[in-house]
Amino acid sequence: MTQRAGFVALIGEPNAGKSTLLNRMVGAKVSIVTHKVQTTRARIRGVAIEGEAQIVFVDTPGLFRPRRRLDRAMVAAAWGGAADADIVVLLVEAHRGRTAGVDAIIETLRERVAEGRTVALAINKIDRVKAEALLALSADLNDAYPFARSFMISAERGHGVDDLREWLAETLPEGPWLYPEDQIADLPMRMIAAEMTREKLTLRLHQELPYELTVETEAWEDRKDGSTRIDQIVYVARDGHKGIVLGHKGETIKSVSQAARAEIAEFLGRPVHLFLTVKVRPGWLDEAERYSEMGLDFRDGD
Ligand SMILES: Nc1nc2c(ncn2[C@@H]2O[C@H](COP(=O)(O)OP(=O)(O)OP(=O)(O)O)[C@@H](O)[C@H]2O)c(=O)[nH]1
Ligand SMILES: [Mg+2]
Repeated sequence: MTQRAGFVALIGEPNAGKSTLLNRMVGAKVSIVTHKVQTTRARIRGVAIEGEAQIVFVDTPGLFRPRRRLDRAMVAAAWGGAADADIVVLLVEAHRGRTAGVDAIIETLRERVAEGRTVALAINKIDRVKAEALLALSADLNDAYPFARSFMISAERGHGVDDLREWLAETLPEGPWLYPEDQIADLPMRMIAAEMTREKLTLRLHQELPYELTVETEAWEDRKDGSTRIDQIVYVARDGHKGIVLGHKGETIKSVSQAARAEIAEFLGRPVHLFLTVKVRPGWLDEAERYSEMGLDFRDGD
């Protein structure tokens, strides 16, 4: 059999389930997932193998109308991911249907994604609706855009995901594999570890706060005794936020740290000592270095 390989970009509105699908395809949690919108900030690649095909999934930040600098960088990363891919999969939430946001994405797909590029539709979260509604939604969306194929899936429960993966494998171009056989992600471990901590913080905190914080891995030491020491900084934009992140008597940061440590240790397969420091940095949302740590492009004047 001939080898196949290529990039499959997952795009859609915030919260559509792109990261959940990527993790399921890869079989490991390489991209963080929360119930909140705008969880993914950068392009994250995860590798899946199906028969003789190596499918490199590109998770992207959700597409929406950007206003702030970070929003613009995220949306630019998402469209950049789609432009570079061999196949684009648009995820639409079954229970929300054809929203204005979905229409806006379809319009941009027409303008920005080269003619002849394969674009598939995946209606996700089918566990939340009745089957009849799905057929009508699929027909409606196929009227709006000439999708190469339509799938109905539940990324969370796994329905329909095997069909999608098989179709992607046979549709990718022939060519040698792009990554070593045992590699599942191309994000540096220090970034995955920072993302895991950001996920736990996002789950714990409320309202706008998660948006205004970022996590960076400062130091990483694999020790002789088989454990790893990781130091991370949580940057917050305002003085008042520091106290919220720390919590009463440091309880919030302590429980976040425990949850993150357990997950990082499981991923690495070795004991982890995690040290979190919270720093107030009022201007971080306008600092180029913070963006490069996240894998985003920072453009002056944005
Ligand atoms: N019921 C149901 N929920 C799902 C399914 N797939 C994902 N979710 C949930 O939807 C929420 C968002 O999932 P994510 O994977 O973070 O979505 P995303 O598209 O990556 O979101 P952003 O990174 O913010 O753009 C999470 O609470 C998931 O558990 C599904 O098939 N069914
Ligand atoms: Mg995501």
